[in-house]
Amino acid sequence: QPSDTVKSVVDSKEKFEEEFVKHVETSLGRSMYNCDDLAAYQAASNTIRDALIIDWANTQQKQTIQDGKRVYYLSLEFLMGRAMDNALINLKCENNTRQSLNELGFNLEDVLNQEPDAALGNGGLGRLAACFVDSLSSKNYSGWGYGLNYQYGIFEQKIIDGYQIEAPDYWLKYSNPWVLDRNEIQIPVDFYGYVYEEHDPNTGKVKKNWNGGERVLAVASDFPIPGYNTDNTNNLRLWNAKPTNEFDFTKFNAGDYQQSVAAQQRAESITSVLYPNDNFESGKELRLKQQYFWVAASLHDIVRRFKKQHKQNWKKFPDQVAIQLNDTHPTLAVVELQRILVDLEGLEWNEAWSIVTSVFAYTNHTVMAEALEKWPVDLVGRLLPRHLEIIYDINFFFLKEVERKFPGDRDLIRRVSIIDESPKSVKMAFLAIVGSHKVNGVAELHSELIKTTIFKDFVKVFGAEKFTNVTNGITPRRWLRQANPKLAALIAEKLNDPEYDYLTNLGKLKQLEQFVDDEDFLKQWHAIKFDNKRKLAALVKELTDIDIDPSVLFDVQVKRIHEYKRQQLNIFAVIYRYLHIKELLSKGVTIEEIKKNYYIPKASIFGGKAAPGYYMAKTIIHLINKVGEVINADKEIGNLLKVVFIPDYNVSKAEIICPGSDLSNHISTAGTEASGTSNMKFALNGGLIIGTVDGANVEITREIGEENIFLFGNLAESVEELRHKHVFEGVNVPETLQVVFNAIEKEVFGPADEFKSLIDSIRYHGDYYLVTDDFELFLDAHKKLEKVYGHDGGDATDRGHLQEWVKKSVWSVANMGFFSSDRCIDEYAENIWNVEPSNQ
Ligand code: 26V
Repeated sequence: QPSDTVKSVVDSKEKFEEEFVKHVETSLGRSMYNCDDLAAYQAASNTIRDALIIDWANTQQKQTIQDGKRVYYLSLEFLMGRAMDNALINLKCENNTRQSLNELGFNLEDVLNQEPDAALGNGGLGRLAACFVDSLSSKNYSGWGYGLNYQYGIFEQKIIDGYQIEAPDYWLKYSNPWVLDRNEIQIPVDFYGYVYEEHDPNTGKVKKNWNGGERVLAVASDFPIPGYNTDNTNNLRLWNAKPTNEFDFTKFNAGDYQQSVAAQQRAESITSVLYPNDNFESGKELRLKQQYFWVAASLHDIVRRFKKQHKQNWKKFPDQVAIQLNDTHPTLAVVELQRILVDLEGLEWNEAWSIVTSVFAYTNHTVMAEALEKWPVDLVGRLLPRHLEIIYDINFFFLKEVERKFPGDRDLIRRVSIIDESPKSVKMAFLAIVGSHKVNGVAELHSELIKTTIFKDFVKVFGAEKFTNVTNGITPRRWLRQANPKLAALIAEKLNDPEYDYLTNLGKLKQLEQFVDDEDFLKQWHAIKFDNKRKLAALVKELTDIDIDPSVLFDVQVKRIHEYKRQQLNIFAVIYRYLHIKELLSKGVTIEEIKKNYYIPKASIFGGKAAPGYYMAKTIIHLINKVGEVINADKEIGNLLKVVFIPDYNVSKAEIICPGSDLSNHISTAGTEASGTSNMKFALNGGLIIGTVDGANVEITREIGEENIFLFGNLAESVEELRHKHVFEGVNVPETLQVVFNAIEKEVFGPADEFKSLIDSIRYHGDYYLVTDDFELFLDAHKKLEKVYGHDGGDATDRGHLQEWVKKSVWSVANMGFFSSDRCIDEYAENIWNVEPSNQ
């Protein structure tokens, strides 16, 4: 049986080596004498991929036979990172592969490092989708992802003279072994054109038809998603835009051959680049084209699969299909399905609409007004004339219902209308709510907030039951086992779980509590953290040439740069610390005394990308880098304080950074961060958190205990009032922060106008993100945590003073089980999708 041969590569070294050599010689056309790490990565990946595809084909066959309900997760972003290491872990063949590669003369880590990240996402939202597909497979659900196969992922960030410079991320430079191009799956997608009416002689009714003006082909690329500890291997289908073979004969006949070929070529631009904004909507036509292209192709595929088994038995459709909308980006799917059912399949409006609303559910990921999608009516009408009509009809029937329930409440009708009157635009979140049977937020606080703010009126119209919470999670396979193999091994040993079953049953971590007073265990725990810090220090050295001492506190903030996430608060506090240290030194206080009585040695580590058009965020990056230049060059300071900015933060760097942190910052203005998921990644790896009472920090605190987290700052309920006060009574800059502003203005960190906008936004523009209100609370929280961390350095083994810190670390990890994305997917399955795992 050939399939057994291929599959056995994961169990037998001989088979692996045989297949590896075959791939070097045939797939790559090279010889073993001329095989470098890159070629070894490609050959090894092809070998593993072959095994994966067998599981994948079997899974698809099994799912077709079982014919249960399938879940489709529609996301414009899947921030997958690297695939090879993850596949080795999920297929449980890491050791085997490591040894085989050794025998062939390669080192597994070097080989793994050859793989470029699949960076098809911006940040939290895209990484969440990646964790979800991992959990869907690992928990034996039948669940597909649908997205776009961008040729350019999120840009590569270079730091030049302290400024962010964007370089294109052409990640498909070498062939990608983890994708299966399905060139035979081609779906035509139309744009523009016009609507015409047709008399249907059979029914006597008038039928609407859309005649598209431009046609593009959607061609599938499939990424197999292996589950952990199961053969279940789901599919992530990403679409590529390709020109059709149809030719524009008018242009051709007019002799404009060049033009007609050029127009065809333009088709590919639809999937060429990921929009690099995070929490900001720019309203570009190409973005709307991406959305419709992806939605139309995915729905066509879903409907085709349904019809193959159930013909036109549309009543069954909601029993076979659940579609989750990852934010509002795929909301046109609601309209497209209604169009398919009414225009193409001939269903009555109401019957179609009841099917549509039973199928869709919508996840909201932000309350930030500037991120809420609104598309100009003109643009929608030009690009998708029939869809605009359907949107108007959906709105008409919806508002009629509102009028029936709340007669005469004209202001309510105005407020909930899907169409905004000026400027005339379609409010996608409203359309998504009206077209779905459930709407969820991503952490408790956030889910409560959307019910009382942006979606308040819809709670009144639909009732509170339509709105629910599913707190985000992360996959422990990648974020513990893969990122932190030593800690994962120690945990497996302590839980007496040699097969690492706890990775799909993360509640088991609770058992670690019994070792919290075990001296030897604490030492082992700490030694692993120290080792991970050394790895992080090596990464910092490689990327920035800055030396950081692994025995100091590693204080980390890595995430997209955004004013609401408040990297500016963090860097201002670093500046304050530096200035204070300098002042103490100038008064004759010695470094030793400072370490003992004021500040413990620490390295402040930053990382993250700014949207290319986001001036403020870029200014924050510039400030961090300039502050770093000054402090790191200051001979007096030594290892008491270092500031580094890690360029090009991405998934594979996060896998090194998260395990290497002592303390991480999740310090958004209360009420602005919907959930955050890196907070979970750090805590699961034994780092402590300094954070505001925001997003999932709230539930993390509940789970791990408030004595194990350093919370500070004003609460969400005070934010509105404080903002109001800033505007009407002025902003009060505390003395400590004033000292920082003075230093910046005295050009301690270079030309002052470079940073003027940052200070002005606080001093003169109402300090919208409450930096002044939380600044001293942040400094106080630091004082507290530094007492716990202890004052002098030391090596990995002798850290008696760290006892308290290490215990908090163990206690946290023991109680992080709730934040597995497996739990999260189970909640979606039970409360929203109404599906059960298949019995594999
Ligand atoms: C994304 C994009 C992508 C590019 C084009 C314009 C645009 C506009 C809006 C958005 C929505 C981004 C929302 C988002 O990323 N939210 C984050 O979702 C995470 C997962 O739920 C959550 O942990 C973060 O707190 C939240 O900020």
